[in-house]
Amino acid sequence: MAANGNHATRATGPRCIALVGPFQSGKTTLLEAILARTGAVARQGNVEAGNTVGDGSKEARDHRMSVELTVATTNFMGDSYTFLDCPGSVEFVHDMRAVLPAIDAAVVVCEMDEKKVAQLQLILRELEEQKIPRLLFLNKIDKADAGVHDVLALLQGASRTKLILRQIPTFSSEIITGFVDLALERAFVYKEHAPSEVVALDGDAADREKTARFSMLETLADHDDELMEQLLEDIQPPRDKVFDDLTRELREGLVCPVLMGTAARANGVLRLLKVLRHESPGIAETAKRLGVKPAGMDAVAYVLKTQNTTHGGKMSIVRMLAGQAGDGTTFAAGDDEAGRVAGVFKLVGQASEKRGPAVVGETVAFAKLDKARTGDTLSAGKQAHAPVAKIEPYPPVLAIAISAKERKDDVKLGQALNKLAEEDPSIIIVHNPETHEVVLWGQGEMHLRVATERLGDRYGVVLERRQPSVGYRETIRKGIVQRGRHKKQSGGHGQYGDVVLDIKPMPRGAGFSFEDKITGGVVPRNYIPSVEEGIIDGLKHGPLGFPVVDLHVSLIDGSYHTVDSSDMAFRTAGRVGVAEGLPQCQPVLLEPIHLVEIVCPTEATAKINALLSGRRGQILGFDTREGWAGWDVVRAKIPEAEIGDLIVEVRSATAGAGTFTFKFDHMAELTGRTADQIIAARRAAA
Ligand SMILES: Nc1nc2c(ncn2[C@@H]2O[C@H](COP(=O)(O)OP(=O)(O)OP(=O)(O)O)[C@@H](O)[C@H]2O)c(=O)[nH]1
Ligand SMILES: [Mg+2]
Repeated sequence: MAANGNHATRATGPRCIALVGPFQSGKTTLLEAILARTGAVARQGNVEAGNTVGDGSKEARDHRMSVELTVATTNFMGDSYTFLDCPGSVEFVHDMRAVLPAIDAAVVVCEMDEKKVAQLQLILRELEEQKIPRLLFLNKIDKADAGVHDVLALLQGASRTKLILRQIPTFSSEIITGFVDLALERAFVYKEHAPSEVVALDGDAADREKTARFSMLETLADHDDELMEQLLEDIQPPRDKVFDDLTRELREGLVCPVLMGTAARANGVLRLLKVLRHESPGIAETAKRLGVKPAGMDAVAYVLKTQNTTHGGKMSIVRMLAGQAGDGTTFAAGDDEAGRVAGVFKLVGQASEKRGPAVVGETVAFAKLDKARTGDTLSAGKQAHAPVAKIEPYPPVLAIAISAKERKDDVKLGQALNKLAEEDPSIIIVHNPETHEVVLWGQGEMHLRVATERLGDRYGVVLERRQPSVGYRETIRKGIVQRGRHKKQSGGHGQYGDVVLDIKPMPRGAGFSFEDKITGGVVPRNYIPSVEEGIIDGLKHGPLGFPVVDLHVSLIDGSYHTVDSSDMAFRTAGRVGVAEGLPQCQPVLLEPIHLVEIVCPTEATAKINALLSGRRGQILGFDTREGWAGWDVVRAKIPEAEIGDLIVEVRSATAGAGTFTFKFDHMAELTGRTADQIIAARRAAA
């Protein structure tokens, strides 16, 4: 048996590992360090200089943050590894969520920052629920200002499974200069951009190692009775057994090991890679997790991301879950055709390299799968494979209305929007037929900003953007009987229509109804639908400028002319009737009120309540969030106009972790200064 002893259980074949974690924790830097360490890039770039493999797009570079997934395949000690560098911002979380089914394990990059614990919890929760093996990489320990055990206690609050410290730092003059690996029982000193050097484990470090190792073993023993007995009887467990337990408990998601380092200097990176090599599961276990039958079958692939490149056209980035596929392979997604592969590519960030067919376990880009969508399970066999996962984007929380600055770009804008939504399913495009607005819904300010930047940068559409219109309506508070007359009988063929309308207010939500109460044929039957159409025309813009709702109109009387009456004339008469009648009915503005449900860490609940009250919200109450220790859910009714940028303030009150959902509840009367301003603005716009 080999020196490490755990070769027997080492997974084989190409791996797929996601780098996830809270905003700005160092994932893209870690990817860069991994690529440098494994020789995929000659020299480690950095995010500040804008020369990393990750974040290669113009938008990511401009904002110095990840705004989409980066995929990079490299080799380490003879195996192929594809790393998926996910954005940390909650606004781009869909790119992370969509890749999770494809991965063997996640490296959760985190920091010793109390403010980021809630975000960490959100990410770990996602991994826990999908039973994805995960380990923490405690990054930026060059900036450490707290003891590692305190940090662990803090981070434990974010994880449902026990965190297990795999390494402890070692110091020289109070600065972290290396670490001890508790499984290997070996001490290392960090070298800048070079593998750490093995040094003697002695003195204070040796004592601390004993204590820390014991507590690591105790945690492992929670899931291993034999180890528990050995610890109780003071027997040193064999090193192989410790490695086997670490491997098994990681793969089964029973524990979450914690490694550490400084990505910016590539410190701790080789150890991380070795842990992945020896302990993370491979495609065989991942396929099992997803319910894909073992080898020998037709190709099955999961689409983890869709990209539209300027030169290569549409690319579907997939993980091969079974079989083999290459140029000419025809895929189906469920009952639908997905397309035919025309080009297989290896990706290293923005760079793509044509290659041969892909085999099980590999992560590659397939070109020209016209109908494949992110999240699809593709199969090449006669029988479609059941979907391995279904990841719905979170409901959107912020909207902007956009239009092409130049009319001639309208068609281009339409096509660009389709491509945008194809790449990012968390963007929703809504055409508002009432206002003729194109409304872009997304996950936050930066998300929408990047989306509009892409429309400009990639597709060359110059945009105008503005606040989307609020769905105001108006209604009436009292009724009236009103004559509506249309008469033009001077020379030639005349026009004549005459109606009497009984207009009455109705309760909220009743909409509009029409009743024909004509007796004796004073308005001939065939003209009555035209009268109703005319009334509906008139209700489109009420006296305040908004669509009129919640009223009942009866046609009670009228007159006609045998020659001059027509459908047109009666339609006009109906419209004139409501147009002249409504201003006398005490019109009043109605605004949409939504029911919102905000989830937030408990310490932010008071702030959220204050925020809602400040936005004319009516708080209905708050509760602890079910299944989420340390979280609350606040329910309130709040006007649509006040939801506008609510997410911006919710996020700032909750260090980015809070969010909300909303749905329409009712229309409410709005009077006073706010109403006057809205009406005046409408008049000015008309
Ligand atoms: N001191 C120190 N800074 C680091 C380290 N790793 C990353 N940083 C810095 O942290 C900032 C964020 O780094 P990124 O690698 O972009 O972090 P990220 O997690 O990819 O960020 P998002 O993808 O936007 O969530 C940059 O300013 C990095 O230079 C580290 O090990 N030590
Ligand atoms: Mg990043």
